[in-house]
Amino acid sequence: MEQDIRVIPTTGRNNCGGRCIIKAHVKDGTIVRLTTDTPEEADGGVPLTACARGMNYHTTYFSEDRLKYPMKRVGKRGAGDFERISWDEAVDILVREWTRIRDTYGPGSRYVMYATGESAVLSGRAFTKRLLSLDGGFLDSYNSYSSACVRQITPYLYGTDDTASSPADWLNSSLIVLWGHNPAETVFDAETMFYLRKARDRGIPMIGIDPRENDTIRRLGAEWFPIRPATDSALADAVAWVLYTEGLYDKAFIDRCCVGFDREHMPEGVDPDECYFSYLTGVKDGVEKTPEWAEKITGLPADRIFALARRMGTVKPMNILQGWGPQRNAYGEQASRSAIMLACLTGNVGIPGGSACGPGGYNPRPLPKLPPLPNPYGVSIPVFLWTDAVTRGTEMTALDGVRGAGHLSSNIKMIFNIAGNTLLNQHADVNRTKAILEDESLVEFIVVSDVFLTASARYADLLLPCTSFWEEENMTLPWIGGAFIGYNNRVIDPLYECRPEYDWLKEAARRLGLYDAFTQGRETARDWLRFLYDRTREESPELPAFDELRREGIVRYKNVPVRVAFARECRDPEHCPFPTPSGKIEIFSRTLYEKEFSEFFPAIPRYVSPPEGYEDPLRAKYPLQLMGYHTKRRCHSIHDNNPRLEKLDPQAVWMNPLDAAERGIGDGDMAVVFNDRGRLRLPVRVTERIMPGVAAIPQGAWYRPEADGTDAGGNINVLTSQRPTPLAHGNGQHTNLAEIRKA
Ligand SMILES: Nc1nc2c(c(=O)[nH]1)N[C@H]1C(S)=C(S)[C@@H](COP(=O)(O)OP(=O)(O)OC[C@H]3O[C@@H](n4cnc5c(=O)[nH]c(N)nc54)[C@H](O)[C@@H]3O)O[C@H]1N2
Ligand SMILES: Nc1nc2c(c(=O)[nH]1)N[C@H]1C(S)=C(S)[C@@H](COP(=O)(O)OP(=O)(O)OC[C@H]3O[C@@H](n4cnc5c(=O)[nH]c(N)nc54)[C@H](O)[C@@H]3O)O[C@H]1N2
Ligand SMILES: [Mo]
Repeated sequence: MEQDIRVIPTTGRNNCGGRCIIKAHVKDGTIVRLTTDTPEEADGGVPLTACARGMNYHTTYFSEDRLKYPMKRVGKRGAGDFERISWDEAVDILVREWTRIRDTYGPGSRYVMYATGESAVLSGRAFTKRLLSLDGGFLDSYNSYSSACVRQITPYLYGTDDTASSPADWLNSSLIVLWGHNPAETVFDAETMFYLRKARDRGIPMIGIDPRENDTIRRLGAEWFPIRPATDSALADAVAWVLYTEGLYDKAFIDRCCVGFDREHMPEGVDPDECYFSYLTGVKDGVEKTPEWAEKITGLPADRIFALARRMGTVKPMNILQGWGPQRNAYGEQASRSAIMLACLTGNVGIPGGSACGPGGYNPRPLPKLPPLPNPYGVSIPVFLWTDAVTRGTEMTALDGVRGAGHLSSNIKMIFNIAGNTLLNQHADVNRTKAILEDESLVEFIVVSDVFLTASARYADLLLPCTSFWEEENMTLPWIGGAFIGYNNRVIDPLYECRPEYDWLKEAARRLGLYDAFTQGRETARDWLRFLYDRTREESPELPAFDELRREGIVRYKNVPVRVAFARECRDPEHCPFPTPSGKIEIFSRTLYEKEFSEFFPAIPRYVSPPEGYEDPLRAKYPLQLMGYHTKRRCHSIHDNNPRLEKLDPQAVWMNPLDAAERGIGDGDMAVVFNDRGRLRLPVRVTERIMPGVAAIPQGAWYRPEADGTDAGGNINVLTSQRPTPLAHGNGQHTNLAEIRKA
């Protein structure tokens, strides 16, 4: 029996924070069993062990619901009426609309959605951009839905966003602060929980700052500091106030490495009282930023803030690890800055066991990459503003984050949504997006390639069925940091009439007369992968041959050095300056001070009360702060239709017992969650694991509207806002006010 079974290695390629090794045991063309990496097989490296999602990739992707053949829309857009067509007709329609829209509105009217369903070296999204670039160009985008704020703001402080130390260095810490960080669910690369568990086993104390007692806090036995969403900077200000007034901060470090903490280290020509310490003591606004002040905002008792500050000021090295939840808020930039500020004030930057904060992720060795072709249109928008580029694109300017030109030459008229669900499900304010998409005079043509009829796919004009990663070859890389390369072998033949995007793009390229330029003689995915890998191998001769990578399914770099970020800069800033205008870490940013929006976007990392935050008067109408989180049960919207995974975290809204009792709601009751943007219905989970006044819904549930517009799927984006963050133009999707009633 066993002899008939072939074991084919592959790696997960959902955008879930992990890249697990999956070994498919295949018999007669079907998968009979999956196994994964073990510590023994990891050979001294960090095991890339699959979680419950990884071990259920087959039950998700081999579902009966797979899209099976190409289709074109026949009814009203969004109504879900499609008609089967041939691949030949599909490519005809595609090329006809492609050229019509290019010739009518210009190449810059074509837009490729942010999409992470193919998080691998090759993706339909990248190939689509490639073909568009060869054909006059397209409207491009920058930022992500993941880390827009932290990536944009960090360089204002350090001059770079490459701020991570190696996870192996965390074991040198004496205190680890998990600040809005939940890697027990979000993974954040396999190394994160691997080293955090080791740290716990060594007895390194841990603190978790989060409105929820999340799974990581529980699993690592961290001490929970519950705070209201989007108030992190108020907590940081009060901690800093204690450190300053009690003299517990690292004066030598801020003298040597920072500008803007005190009056003595301010840029010339700027009022010295614009500095951070003058803000803390209320020189201008008369308000001391004491723990009592912060208690009213954060909900964390003042005595706990005092205790936290004294600990942060005396235990060294301290490693603040901030997740990306705090920055997916209406003023998300400030939360990222505040964490960096505390790392500096306590002198923990540049030392073993400390941390610089910032986005995290460090790639010590070269990794293969499909380089983009130059885009002749050359204009890009922040990803989160694509709906604006549909409705008022030509009015958008640099103030909306337009880059590469003063304004857009056209609104978006054609959309490619390739392996993504941000066309509806994952973008904010579903009802607004829906109205925009339903108006066929705005976007004239929408191409979707996916594996399922998702909420976004329903809005396709041309709906193309894609192969899953079981059915095609690819290469995977660490999620944000690490030193390995994974391989997706083809485990089974493509199902139904499904095709990888590269196949139909090649057909389109042929009809556009761009075949040779598009393929560069590389007919298959494997041709591209071999080419890209071999180029990397020229830089890193220690890598094994391509065919060995395919056979093993993984290659790990050996002897990777442990990095302490900014060690040299902090030791000797005179000779190794930070790449900032001043050469130092800029707690006060002159660049921001001189921007036209400095009134609501301050030059220092201080608390700013955000719209729909705790202090917004709108709370009289919608008293609950409603936040989202990334759940272990899904990768964004992927796996939502897999009932096997549901039990890991059944879709429900978390409520504190006090809030539930006030509304006569019991655990398990159905409730309606609503605000001015929409309403959804889902069960309530009454739990002490969320602080009073706050409710939480795991993001990514499939939007399933009922006749009256209520979403029965529990998709939080029915309630989120398209208001961009002030500097990064990012997505503050965790900042919402809402009310909850028993259904
Ligand atoms: N299982 C799974 N893993 C994933 C993903 C997934 O969908 N599923 N998605 C992946 C992707 S693409 C990304 S970008 C990352 C996302 O990673 P993150 O952005 O870090 O994940 P979140 O769950 O949004 O937030 C992390 C924690 O921050 C808390 N939090 C939210 N708002 C605040 C706040 O205002 N203050 C504080 N202090 N805490 C707050 C949340 O309760 C949560 O516990 O995860 C990756 N990993
Ligand atoms: N409210 C709220 N919204 C959020 C977030 C939040 O925290 N709160 N998080 C945001 C973040 S961080 C991110 S990264 C985005 C993610 O947003 P998306 O990138 O849109 O993520 P998914 O929902 O996972 O969409 C992936 C799509 O790819 C499809 N797919 C899966 N495998 C394949 C394949 O092999 N081929 C093809 N063609 N398709 C495939 C899936 O069916 C799915 O439709 O969501 C953002 N949205
Ligand atoms: Mo993300």
